[in-house]
Amino acid sequence: MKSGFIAICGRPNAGKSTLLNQIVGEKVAIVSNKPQTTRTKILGVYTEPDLQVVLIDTPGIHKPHNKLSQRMEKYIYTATEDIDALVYVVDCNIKDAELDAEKEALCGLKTADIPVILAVNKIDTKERLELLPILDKLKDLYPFAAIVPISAQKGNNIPALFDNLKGFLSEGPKFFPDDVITDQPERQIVAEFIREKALRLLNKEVPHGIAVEIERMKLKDSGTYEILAAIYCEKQSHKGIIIGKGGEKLKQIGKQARTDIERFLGTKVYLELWVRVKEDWRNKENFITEIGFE
Ligand SMILES: Nc1nc2c(ncn2[C@@H]2O[C@H](COP(=O)(O)OP(=O)(O)OP(=O)(O)O)[C@@H](O)[C@H]2O)c(=O)[nH]1
Ligand SMILES: [Mg+2]
Repeated sequence: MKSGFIAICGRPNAGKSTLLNQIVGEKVAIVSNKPQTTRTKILGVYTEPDLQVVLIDTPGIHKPHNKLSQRMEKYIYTATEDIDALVYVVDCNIKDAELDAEKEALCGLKTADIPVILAVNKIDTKERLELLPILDKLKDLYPFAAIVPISAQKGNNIPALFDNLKGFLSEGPKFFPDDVITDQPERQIVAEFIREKALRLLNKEVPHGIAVEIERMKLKDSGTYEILAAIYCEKQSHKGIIIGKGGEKLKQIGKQARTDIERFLGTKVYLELWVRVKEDWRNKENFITEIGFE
């Protein structure tokens, strides 16, 4: 029996959560094209009869600009303690001007004693020949244990990456029962599915200031889950944008979220969404703790 803990790190939008979902085979972490989608560390568990890998998805590495980002940064650094290896994900569409930021992010991870595997992601967006000079530049950033070009979204080369990771596991027990795929409670996953739809359907600064709290979640005798959730935003003007003309935007968020939640819970769902304003909540420690960031 072999097992181990492997953290997935990298700058925002690199595709870390997409990679986690691809390896676990289920959506356990939400994904969007907005940077800083992931706000905590999320465990994804992959189990075979004689092997278990616990992957830890983390928020994208960025300079903290409010109390929420400071907490996000803490999740990154606690995720990289006591791990067997680290997968560093980089988007192959990286520009030369971003190489220094990438190097700084890597150095900040303090991985001196941990093998770091570079996953060069989104190769489905490039021709093979275009990729070679990029790989050449990236290899100089850090003494990587391996470099594996992948497409987390399409699944290209994921078996090669996974085979590589297996080499860093050691003899040890399973840390989770065979049927567990994540450490997140049901309520949190439901809240995250709603936040994902809000991130995808909203633009500019509105999505970054959103938090979702499940206020009630109850399984009725009829077999339907009744869920009441609050979408918090930072400004009164944002509330109007989230609700949209005639309530259309909020309806769309609810409809898309409900589809995901029903699939995940395996039951019918009645979902009611409210929009609430909490001025500057990303700088309010108590509120941040209250909505689930420990
Ligand atoms: N074309 C392509 N797009 C990808 C791939 N992997 C991820 N993406 C897209 O890149 C965007 C960011 O993906 P995420 O998985 O949310 O990235 P992340 O690194 O977790 O981002 P943060 O949580 O914000 O740090 C999404 O729009 C994904 O659909 C890939 O292999 N190919
Ligand atoms: Mg993410």
